[in-house]
Amino acid sequence: MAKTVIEVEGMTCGHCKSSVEGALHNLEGISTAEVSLEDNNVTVEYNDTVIDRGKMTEAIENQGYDVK
Ligand SMILES: [Cu+2]
Repeated sequence: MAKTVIEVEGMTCGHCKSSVEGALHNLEGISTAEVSLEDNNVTVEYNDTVIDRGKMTEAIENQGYDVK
């Protein structure tokens, strides 16, 4: 299991938090996704033989947020 922190711009409220967490949970290979609105990031635990950061970034951007 791998862990990464992705910096995300534009998340402001609980709706944003659940959009980003939900989009990540929908991907295969994600075990946990936890948004911090204070820190403007999401901490993800994932199976790095199944998914890479590029796919996560794409899923977040598809929700309308920018990944740094
Ligand atoms: Cu919001």
